Amino acid sequence: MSDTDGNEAYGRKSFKRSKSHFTDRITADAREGWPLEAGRYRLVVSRACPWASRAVISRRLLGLEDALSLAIADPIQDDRSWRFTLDPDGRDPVLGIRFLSEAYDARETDYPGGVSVPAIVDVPSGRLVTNDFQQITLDLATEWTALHREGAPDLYPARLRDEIDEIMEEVYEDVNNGVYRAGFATEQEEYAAACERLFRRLELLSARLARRRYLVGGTITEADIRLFTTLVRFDAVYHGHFKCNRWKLTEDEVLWAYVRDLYQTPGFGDTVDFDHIKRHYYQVHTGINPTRIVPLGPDLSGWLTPHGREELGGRPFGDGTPPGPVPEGERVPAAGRP
Ligand SMILES: N[C@@H](CCC(=O)N[C@@H](CS)C(=O)NCC(=O)O)C(=O)O
Repeated sequence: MSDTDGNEAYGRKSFKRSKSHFTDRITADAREGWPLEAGRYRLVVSRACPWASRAVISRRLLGLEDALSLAIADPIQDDRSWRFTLDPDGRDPVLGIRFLSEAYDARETDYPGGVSVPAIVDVPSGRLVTNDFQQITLDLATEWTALHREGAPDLYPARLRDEIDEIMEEVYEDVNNGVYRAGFATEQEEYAAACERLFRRLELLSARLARRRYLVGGTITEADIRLFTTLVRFDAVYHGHFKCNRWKLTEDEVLWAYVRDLYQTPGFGDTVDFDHIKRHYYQVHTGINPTRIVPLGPDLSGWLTPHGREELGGRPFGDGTPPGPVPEGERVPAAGRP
């Protein structure tokens, strides 16, 4: 089992996230050789992973479940990384492989980088198309429109892109990646700097969200998805395991209400598996948690309590509608829900 989250850089003195290696894009005009086609591709994720969870949420909000199938890896990797041990015979039923690395190998032999989720795999050839976590969701929102459900929201509206990009950049540096920088720091100063930056940013975000229901505009956008995936993990893993413990999310009235509001919105909370999240972080990063003991808490019952954010106005889906029920076979098991 890897202590490095499959990313060599995790163990280094100063934590650096490696760049995604396969950056092909599936586009409406097939300009990179990967045409948009319903049923052709498979999205491989771990429900533990915040970067993969962005894609799972986007797929639900946009109603792409039938067009882009979903493979859920075991939250605990072994030394061959992500594996399909949750499936019968330990094989993904569509790709027929036991390890995600097999799709990487089919794409490029002797690929030297880490095997990461999210990954999109071309089903007919079994080859990895992309593991570019920053681009995948933007493409689902803007290139996959012909396959969106009726009433799908515009998650990356053209007129708001500058503002969304700016917020996402700050959130990425200080929050999404900031928790990892704090958690994998091997020197006190490095940890302290990441932690300071994280909580300063959270305070700014809290002030912003005190006045508005969503980060940008009056509806849910990609920016909210990206902040949500870190906030929903905050008290369960980042506060304890990554030592981001100046305060708990439940102690910030605004952020706690904001993340609960999203959690209770169809397409968000119904993708979250707290059991996978906790077991992955506490059992895989043995350098941080050598005993691999998974804590019992925190109590999850608060996630379903009223949040009162409707008073701020805004319409979650704009002129669109909420997504329908979670497809059979994709429901989060009881162990992972409040
Ligand atoms: N691909 C990106 C982000 C995705 C990412 O880091 N995913 C993690 C899980 S949260 C992963 O798959 N790591 C490889 C591993 O754990 O084996 C990167 O390389 O930084």
